[in-house]
Amino acid sequence: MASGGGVDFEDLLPMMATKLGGEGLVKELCNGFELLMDKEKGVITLESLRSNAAAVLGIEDMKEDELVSMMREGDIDGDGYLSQMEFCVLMFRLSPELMEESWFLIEQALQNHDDELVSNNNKNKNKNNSNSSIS
Ligand SMILES: [Ca+2]
Repeated sequence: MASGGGVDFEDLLPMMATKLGGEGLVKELCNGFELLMDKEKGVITLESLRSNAAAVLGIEDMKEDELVSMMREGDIDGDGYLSQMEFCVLMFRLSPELMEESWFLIEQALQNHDDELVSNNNKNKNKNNSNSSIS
């Protein structure tokens, strides 16, 4: 077994993060997802990964067991496919260096979406609190 080979995009991601920033990187990863996914199912399957990995990730000789373990590692809900979110999470887990350097950028990008939801909820709560009971 050869060691130290690794998968090439481990080195690629930190560079991309620096260049693109958090939101740009998320966008880029999602582009990758669309290229790798099974167009009919809308998820990455082992087969769609196998047939597209070389073209999309630039990995010519990815071994079958590497593909399988990539699927298994990324498949959080265990349905046998990688959803877009699972794929993004996997990309970050494959690159610990990126996690440290850029995770906060991603969190920020995701946070912006959460904030919108939270502020909507608060508006509703305030309405209820303004009821006063005078008899
Ligand atoms: Ca899954």
